[in-house]
Amino acid sequence: MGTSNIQSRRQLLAIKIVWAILFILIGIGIVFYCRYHGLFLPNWVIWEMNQSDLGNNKRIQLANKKLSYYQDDTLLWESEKDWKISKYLITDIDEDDQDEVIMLLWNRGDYGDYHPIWEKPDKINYYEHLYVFNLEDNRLERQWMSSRLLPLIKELEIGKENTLVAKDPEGVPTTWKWITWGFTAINP
Ligand SMILES: [Ca+2]
Repeated sequence: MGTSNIQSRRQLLAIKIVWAILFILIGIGIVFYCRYHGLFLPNWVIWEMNQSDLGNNKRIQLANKKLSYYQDDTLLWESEKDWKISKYLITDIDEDDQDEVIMLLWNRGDYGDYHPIWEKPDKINYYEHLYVFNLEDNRLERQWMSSRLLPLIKELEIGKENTLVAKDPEGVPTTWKWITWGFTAINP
C-alpha cells in the first residue's frame, strides 16, 4: 500500500515536471516569436500614415508601417516586409539636386550596411534605424543604411540648412547634417 502510494506520488511529480518544462518551452517559444516578428516595439513610437504627391501621377504612401511608391495604380517599389516604418521625409539631403527618401524604421538586426568583422551582429531582435534611399523615376534605390540608432528617435523633421532635427523619446533634440557619407551631429 505504502509503496504504491510513493510510486503514484512519483508518477504525479514526474507528470508535473514534464508539464512545467513544456510550459516553459512554449513560453520561451512565444517570447522568441514575438521578438523575432517585432511585436515588442516601444509604445512611444508614432506610426504615421500619410502620402506625398510627387507629380506625374506618382506618389509615396506610408500605411500600416509599409512604404509604397506608385505611379497611378501601378506599384513601382515597396519596402521589405520585415521593415516597420514609422515615418518618412523627402528632401535632397546630400544636395546633389536629386531627392532622397529618408525612412525612420524598425528592422531586424543591429547593423546597417556594414558591421565590424570582429563583432557578431544580432540578426534576431528589432532595432531602430535610419535609411536613405534615392528617389529614382521608377524605384527607390538604397543609398545608406544606419546601424541601430542611439539615441533613439521619436520625432524627426527637416531643419534649417537641410539638416535633420531629431528628438529622442524624452524630447531631447539633436541636429544632424549629411556629411559626405552619413549623418554627423552638429550644434543646433
Ligand atoms: Ca540628393
